Amino acid sequence: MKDFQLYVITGEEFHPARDLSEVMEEAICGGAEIIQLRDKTSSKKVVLEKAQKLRELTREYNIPFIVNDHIDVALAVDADGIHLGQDDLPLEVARTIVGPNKIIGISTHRIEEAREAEKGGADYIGAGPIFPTNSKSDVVDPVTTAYIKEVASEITIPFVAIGGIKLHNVAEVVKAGANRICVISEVVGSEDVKGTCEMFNQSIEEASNQ
Ligand code: 3NM
Repeated sequence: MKDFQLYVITGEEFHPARDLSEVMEEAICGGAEIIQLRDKTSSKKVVLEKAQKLRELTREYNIPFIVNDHIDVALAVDADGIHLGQDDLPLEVARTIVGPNKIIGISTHRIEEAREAEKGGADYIGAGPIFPTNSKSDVVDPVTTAYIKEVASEITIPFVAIGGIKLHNVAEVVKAGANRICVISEVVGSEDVKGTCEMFNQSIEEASNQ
């Protein structure tokens, strides 16, 4: 998969008055290089409609589109990949369903899970939550930047740091060893989505050059 620096996940509860595609287009224009549809509450039909719109948008901008949880929806819209949590279908089952060419990302919260995902053929892993977050309900305690250091020193597939990452703490995350940052609320809940993505990219670049 093509490398990336800023990964933005949808979080419609953070922009109740704004259209999903409009918000995500602003994120892309600000420098988000990969987009994930994450919707834990809507009906399958509604998730499919959203996925169709985001597939169209990401094709227009030629960036990867990932669907969280819903493998059937991902296949139906020809998404580039899927993202799975520890309680979703096991990686090997998901790989059998989507085939060798789709991206599979796995959320990990412990080094054992990261090792297992790498061994099982995941294309990337999420490492988090680094800080406390309000965007995920069943979340484990923050793993802190200590987990980034652990993953960075041992895991060879790409990893994204996620969970509570804001403009004020992103430098700390990058300095701990993360080259790829994944964000929901700080980006999609912003009044200036594009500007926030630009600032994230600038901070990531500055911190990695220090
Ligand atoms: N997964 P925000 S934390 C979707 O640790 C998600 O696996 C996490 O949202 C994990 O940027 C998280 O608003 C929420 O904190 C990220």
